[in-house]
Amino acid sequence: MELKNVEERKERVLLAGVHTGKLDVINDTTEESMEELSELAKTANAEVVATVIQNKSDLEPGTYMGEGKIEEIKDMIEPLEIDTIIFDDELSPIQIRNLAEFFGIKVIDRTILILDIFAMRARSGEGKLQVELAQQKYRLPRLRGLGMVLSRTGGGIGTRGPGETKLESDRRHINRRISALESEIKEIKKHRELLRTRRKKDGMVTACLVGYTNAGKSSLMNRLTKSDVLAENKLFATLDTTSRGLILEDNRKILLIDTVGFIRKLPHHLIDAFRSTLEETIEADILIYVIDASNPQFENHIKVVNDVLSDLGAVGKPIIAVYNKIDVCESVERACGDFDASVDISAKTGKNIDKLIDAISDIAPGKKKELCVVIPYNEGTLVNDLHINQKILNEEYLEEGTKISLLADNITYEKLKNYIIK
Ligand SMILES: Nc1nc2c(ncn2[C@@H]2O[C@H](COP(=O)(O)OP(=O)(O)OP(=O)(O)O)[C@@H](O)[C@H]2O)c(=O)[nH]1
Ligand SMILES: [Mg+2]
Repeated sequence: MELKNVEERKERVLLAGVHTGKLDVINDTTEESMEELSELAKTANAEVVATVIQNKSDLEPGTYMGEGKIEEIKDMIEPLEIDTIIFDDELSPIQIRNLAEFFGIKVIDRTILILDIFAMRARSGEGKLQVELAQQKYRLPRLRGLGMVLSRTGGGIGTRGPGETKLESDRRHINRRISALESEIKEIKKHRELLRTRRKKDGMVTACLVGYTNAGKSSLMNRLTKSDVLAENKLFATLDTTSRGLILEDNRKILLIDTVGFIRKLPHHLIDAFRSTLEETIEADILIYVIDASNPQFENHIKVVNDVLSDLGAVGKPIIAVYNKIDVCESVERACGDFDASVDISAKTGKNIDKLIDAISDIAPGKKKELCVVIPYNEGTLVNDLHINQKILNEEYLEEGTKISLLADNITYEKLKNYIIK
């Protein structure tokens, strides 16, 4: 019975960060970044019992926070029954070791927390490999500090491996594992490239849903394609890329790709490890940039997403900005800014989804033109082909042939040139 109670008790965590006032708003620790850290901790099943922010222009190289502040935190550990301290930045190997020694309890940072959540969420083989690669690369230089951390913990935050994988604690093993993971990921990447080349050859247009985590990308994917991809009020609900077809009014088929959301201070090992998944984004013909307009921080989220996109090299593509969740906030006329189009929608209620589809239709390559043709009866296969691949608006049988009004792509337009009457 007692054992059960131990299992049910959530890990009690204290969150700590330093506001330098010098870093830019998306890299500094602020109340908002701490709130987000708290959401991350809850997502990893922890209970947040206290939050400490220190105002200090320079980070301490050895201990991250100042001496007085870490003393203050140490005094909170016993009365508040804190199990773990989570810092809002990626700690250096030295910092994590010193702090773990000083506090005598588990010390982790934002990066481990994010990697841990990714490890919980990874479903596909590729996702699991990528998360493990990022975890191993993070751990390698920190083994001494983490040794303390890991020996003290059971199955709590910071120790989760993707799936059944046990995270190694021996340097040589880790190095070997990293090489093995890298070559496995490389193989999968080849396969992915092959699929992409085939898609390109088939003239398939791809649109990638990008945005901050929890913005509503998967909900929008479901709304647009009437599918049931997992969408949840959780950070990083989606890890694995999924794609669904969307048929536009003129019969054009667009492949919509839903992928992992971004967050501020996204660990660089994670971006590196996920590069092959995220290549879908780099290769997409257009980006559908989903923004949670109900979040007061949405402008900062846009900055973060822009940073990650440019880091990935996904620049210079047509972008449609989608301000989502307008059912719970005011719909505002927004200047397009850096975007080629901008639409306010609600993925939940379906409001303005038609406008979004129009915007996709206008911006995606291969928009079909409306024309009217009369095709002689001896060209039966041509008429057949039009029925299969183009969008027929009207059809009549005249003495000289079939009169058809249709939406046609460029190639078909060229084929029909001689028969056009309007
Ligand atoms: N009120 C409201 N809630 C929405 C809307 N669209 C999505 N949500 C909610 O927002 C939460 C996140 O939605 P998801 O579709 O999972 O978000 P996501 O961008 O795919 O998130 P990640 O996969 O974590 O990156 C869910 O609880 C949705 O129900 C909307 O238009 N209005
Ligand atoms: Mg999602």
